[in-house]
Amino acid sequence: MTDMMEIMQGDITKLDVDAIVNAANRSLLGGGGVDGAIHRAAGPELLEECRKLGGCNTGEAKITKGYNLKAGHVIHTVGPVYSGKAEDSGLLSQCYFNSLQLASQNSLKSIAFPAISCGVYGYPIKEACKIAICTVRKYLEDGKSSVTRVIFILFSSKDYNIYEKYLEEISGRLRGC
Ligand code: AR6
Repeated sequence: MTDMMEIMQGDITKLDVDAIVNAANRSLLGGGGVDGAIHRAAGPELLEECRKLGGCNTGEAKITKGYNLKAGHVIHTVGPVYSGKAEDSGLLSQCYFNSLQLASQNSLKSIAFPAISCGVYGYPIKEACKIAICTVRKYLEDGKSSVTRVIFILFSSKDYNIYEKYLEEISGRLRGC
């Protein structure tokens, strides 16, 4: 399954994939970080469509068109604000799972994820990286999804190196993470 996953360093708004995932907030009305960058690059029509969605709960996901982006769609998900409590990891995992489900329901093949919750929401990158990779791996193992390519795109080289190391660690293992 690890052969369907790749990591990149850079700006998610530049990617030519079927869907990019937005680390949004529950209003879905824009914000800073990757959310702000996606709205700026997609143009005002994205906000217009988002207004009609009625927000999104933490761990859930909603899909829109990509407008001026190269990506055909944006999947908006809301990560947990890191609290250090046990429920954080389940909620973060749900963001990845529900985004993949939505991509599959829309017959999409390629999807790119930023490091959800790892900016303003304060999730430690090493923990979040494991949750991201393991959730995606488990999902792809099922073999029933239309998704065949998952990109994790990291803004900083430090974050990229953490993902690279973890992906190497698990790629030799036959099962799980
Ligand atoms: N491409 C890829 N990754 C990026 C980009 C980009 N253009 N810009 C930032 N990142 P954050 P969160 C990385 O704060 O923690 C917003 O205001 C960034 O380095 O964007 O889920 C929303 O409206 C970090 O690793 O999202 C919410 O209110 C990662 O993306 C809140 O922030 C996520 O950082 C969500 O916080």
